[in-house]
Amino acid sequence: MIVYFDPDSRLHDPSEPHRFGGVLLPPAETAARADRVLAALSAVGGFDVRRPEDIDPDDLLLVHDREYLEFLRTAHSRWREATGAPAGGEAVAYIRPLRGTPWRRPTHVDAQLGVYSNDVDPILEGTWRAALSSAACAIAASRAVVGGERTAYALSRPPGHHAARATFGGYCYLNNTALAAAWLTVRGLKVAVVDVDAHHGNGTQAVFWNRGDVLTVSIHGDPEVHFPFFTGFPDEKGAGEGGGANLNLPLASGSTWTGYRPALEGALEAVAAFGAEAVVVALGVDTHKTDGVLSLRDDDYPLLGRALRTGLPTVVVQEGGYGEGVLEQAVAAVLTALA
Ligand code: OKP
Ligand code: ZN
Repeated sequence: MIVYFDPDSRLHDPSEPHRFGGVLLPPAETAARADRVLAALSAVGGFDVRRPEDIDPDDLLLVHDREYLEFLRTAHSRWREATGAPAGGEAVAYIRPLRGTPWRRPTHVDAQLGVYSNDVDPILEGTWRAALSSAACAIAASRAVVGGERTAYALSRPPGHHAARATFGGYCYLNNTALAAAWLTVRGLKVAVVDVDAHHGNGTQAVFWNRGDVLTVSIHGDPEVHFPFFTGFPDEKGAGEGGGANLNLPLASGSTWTGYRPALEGALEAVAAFGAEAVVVALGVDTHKTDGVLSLRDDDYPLLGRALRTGLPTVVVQEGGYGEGVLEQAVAAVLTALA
């Protein structure tokens, strides 16, 4: 299987801890994640790792607003100018517009950070280039599949499925999965996104909410008690031409394969009923027990990979998965079973 990875991914490697549950935790979404996956794939063998070509800037507009892209591109240098922060500083939002009252589009970068994010994620000097390289992997994998590969894997990070048209959050800046899906629709294909990350693919849902040519399905831990909280419930079905083309399958916190398997079968039935001609798998493996949302075990990932063999051209885009020694083994197991 072809694997796309871009070393520029390492330019986004946050180090500032954030407060969760009353304690300061080190960042979970680090550059080392991709290196761990690469090492595991090379140990298993059978993977052909390639660097993607640079992304066509116009492709980003398939999913994201021009103003948002311009903000991401320039935010760190503007923030340094406005605040005197050092090159190694991490720009984080601390103020957001008050809801329920009109507000003025801010020109100050500190305020813009709060407009363009819904979380506490930082923008580093290298975030833009890393996010571009991550998106380039997803586009390259889509191109490979259109070119006749049955499957291709984008080792994308930072991840993407929580990023919306003009919002970053949940470790995500550019929505790699949505870019892959949108790029495939431009090639005339009806596309289904199957998001198996433990967290609701809220950004992807938002991007395609009104579109009938992309089915978005997400299986995730109950958003009543898990990030991203505000969405991911079964009554969210899309609107307009996209009405009926969004499917949320939340699972009780701590669900095992016994609970997971029927949801996965339901997801794949929906993909078939939709008449999808290509599939984009948003592959988060934070469904593993060690990541604290659901309770899949090592042995479940080959079953997941096998179930994802639909016979349709399939682009696999990396999303979450964090546990040391777990992320890399789970990804290798899914891809091996899928190949
Ligand atoms: C990203 B992905 C609590 C930190 C919560 C946000 C989680 C983002 C998940 N310890 N931070 O879908 O794996
Ligand atoms: Zn996740």
